[in-house]
Amino acid sequence: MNNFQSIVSHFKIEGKIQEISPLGSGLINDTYRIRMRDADAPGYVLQRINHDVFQNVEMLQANIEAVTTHIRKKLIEQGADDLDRKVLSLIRTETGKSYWNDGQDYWRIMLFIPRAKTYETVNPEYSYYAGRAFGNFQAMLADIPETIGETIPNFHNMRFRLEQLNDAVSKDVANRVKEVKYYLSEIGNRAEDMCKGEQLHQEGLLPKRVCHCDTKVNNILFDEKGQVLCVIDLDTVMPNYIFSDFGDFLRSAANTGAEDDENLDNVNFNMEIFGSFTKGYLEAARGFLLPVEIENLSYAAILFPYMQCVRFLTDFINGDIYYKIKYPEHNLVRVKAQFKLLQSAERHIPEMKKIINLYL
Ligand code: GN1
Ligand code: MG
Repeated sequence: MNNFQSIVSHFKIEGKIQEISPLGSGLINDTYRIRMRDADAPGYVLQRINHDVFQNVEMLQANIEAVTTHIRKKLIEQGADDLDRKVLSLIRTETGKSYWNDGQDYWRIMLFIPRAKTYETVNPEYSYYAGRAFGNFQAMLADIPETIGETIPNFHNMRFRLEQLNDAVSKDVANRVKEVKYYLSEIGNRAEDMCKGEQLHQEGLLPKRVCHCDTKVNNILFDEKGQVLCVIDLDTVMPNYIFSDFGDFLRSAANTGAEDDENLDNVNFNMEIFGSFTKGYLEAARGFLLPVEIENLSYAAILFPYMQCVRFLTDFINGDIYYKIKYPEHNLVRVKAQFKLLQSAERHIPEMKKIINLYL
């Protein structure tokens, strides 16, 4: 707490602090809630930015400032109320910056959004609201004047992720390749098909747009009625194919099990969630989507379990250096669960296509 106190003291926060305690279940940054002595004050969120992952903190924070300022402006134009619950508010330091470096770690503070809920899974109704929210998010950011940088270069570039996997396999630093031969061959069989996005982009057929790029369910704040208040975790907002936001939400929300479920019988791709999310997303986004983007939404739905499987497998082979793990085999358990989800999603592709056409 003392150490936290001194970090927090560099930011312009109001009131006296009561307590600072861990918040959320993110796999990258460390997040804490700051409660105030005045129980009615919303308080703040303190985060230690993972500097290994986000190497350019200056760019990271500039992106988030640009995005939140732009969304706030759009919400005001739309006549929205309750703005502090609908867009993140960054707290500045004494010198006017939106982060603080204590000599080793980078820290930032945001206003805590009160009376908001996060979920690890959602029902079809909430998925519909989430679909609309991500469609609107992309629509609002379509005319952002600032250039949004790639905070993690090639973040959702499938070809690059496969290269990283190949690299990990050839180094085999943790001597784990022998354990994962089956998954490597299943991944290899699909590799060319899964790089379709990069292929289309290279041919000049598929645009990049400013996307959220980490739309897993627990990055959305819902209000008491299930309406989406706000999309959080803006670190990865960057230009990419719209497939990122569509696919990563479904990877988390349409999974009937957990991302790291040890019981693979729990893991299946839920088509009801797919249907309601797609309906909401297309209502908000069909006005600006190109035919090539719409035609490939079913590809997006399988791409993300696949990409996540590749990323978890790479980390497992590298000896668990990227994702937080809770036990030694955790990344391998995640690989298995994502692969099961992929197989289930693949079986539903024809049905997905029908549903997409229904909501056009
Ligand atoms: C990470 O930070 P968090 O936990 O919301 C990761 C995502 C993965 C996700 C898997 C910067 O998200 O890309 O999809 O874990 N974020 C980064 O749960 O790598
Ligand atoms: Mg998160």
